[in-house]
Amino acid sequence: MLQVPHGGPELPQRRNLVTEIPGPASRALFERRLGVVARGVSTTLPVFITAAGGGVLLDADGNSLIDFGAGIAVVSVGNAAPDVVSRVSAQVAQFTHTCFMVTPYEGYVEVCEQLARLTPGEYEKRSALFNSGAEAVENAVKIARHYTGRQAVVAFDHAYHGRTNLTMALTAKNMPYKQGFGPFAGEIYRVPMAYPLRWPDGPDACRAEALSVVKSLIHTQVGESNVAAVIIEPIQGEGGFIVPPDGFLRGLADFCADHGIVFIADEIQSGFCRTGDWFASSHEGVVPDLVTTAKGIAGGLPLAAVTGRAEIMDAVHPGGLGGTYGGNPVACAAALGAIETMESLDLSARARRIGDIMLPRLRKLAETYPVIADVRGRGAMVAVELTRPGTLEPDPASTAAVAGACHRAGLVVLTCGTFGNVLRFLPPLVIGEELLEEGLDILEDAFASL
Ligand code: PLZ
Repeated sequence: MLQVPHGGPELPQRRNLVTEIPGPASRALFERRLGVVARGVSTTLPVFITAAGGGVLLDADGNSLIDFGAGIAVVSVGNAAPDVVSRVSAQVAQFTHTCFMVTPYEGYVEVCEQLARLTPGEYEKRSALFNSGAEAVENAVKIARHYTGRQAVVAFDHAYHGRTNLTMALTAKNMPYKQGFGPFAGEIYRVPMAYPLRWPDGPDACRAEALSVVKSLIHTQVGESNVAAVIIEPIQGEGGFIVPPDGFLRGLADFCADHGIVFIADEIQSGFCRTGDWFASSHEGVVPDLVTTAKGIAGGLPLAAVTGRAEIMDAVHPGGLGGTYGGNPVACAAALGAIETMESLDLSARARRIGDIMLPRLRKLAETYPVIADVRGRGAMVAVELTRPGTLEPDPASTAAVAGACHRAGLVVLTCGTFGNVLRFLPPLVIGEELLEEGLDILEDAFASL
């Protein structure tokens, strides 16, 4: 075993490269991996991590990298966050699993109490806990169908909701998520997303038209009375950090309410302080009927939830929802530690501050490099979209080149977007401002090297 420093916020908060990226130890591990790990499970940056905390990842070669990915928006409270570590350690020594459906425990109830308190809406709520985001989405659809007695589900262009069979059907993008994995679940209908940059006549037309286009498609092609649920990410994640114009989500929620359709906000990526509020829906005061959460909820342990109106959630018969591990006691302990951290450090305010630092710098970058067609996002969920200058033609090659240059310089950035032409930035919310600025310097150099 390698002797490595402990992770958590004590890990020195600086970038430090001692080998090329990836270094020899990581390359050797990658070789081992090739012989045993299925190649379908891909890798963004093949450095093997030995410790992490704050805004830093330490690799097997002793390199310290700056983290602008947070494990895809998961470790918002930082890796090995002290409140998470202490609660998890205590729980794991006490008991690790009983199955909540067999003999329950308090942690599960406590997480549901926190979800009732923190999610949008003042109404009476219930939650059910699961293991992954996809599983939460599957269950939200099951619940909405059961409650309404209807089958159709409306999802959006550029949506991402997971990789299980039902959620593949909800996810828009074929490669890599769906290619060769059909047949997909039925009764899923897709409507255009209010995507300001790519709306046919531009952002103003998007603001003016998107909602009525969606409503009209639902009316003519599905029929409101057949629709169990409309599901949307308040800010789309994998699809490209697409922020709909103000009014779109609210109008959609009102339309659902008018027609007895369950409005599901998939806050798996945007939730838990990421966008500068507990949930991105709250930006416009939108109150969903059901909210799906995962990722940031538990500081890195696998936990997910469906939370919503009691009458909808409780429509399902006893035994209709569950799973062996859903709401595992260790994951629940982690969630309670993560929520405690979000409150004690006011991580929503931190997310807003991160956005206030990043967005102006990215906008300045866009003035210098016309390959940047759009700068968007909210709080600590921000992105730039790259196109051939002066056009809307996606430029995934430049996107990959910039990401690669960042990686080689020790900055972990992720890409996304239906066309693979979006660089997204999702730092842990506890990242120090010096590291944040240094990461942006590296990004600037990466654009300069294009
Ligand atoms: N809904 C909005 O962002 C997961 C996917 C990574 P799971 N996003 C990261 C990948 O390539 O698999 C996500 C999401 C939204 C649902 C999910 C699914 O969450 O925990 O990955 O199942």
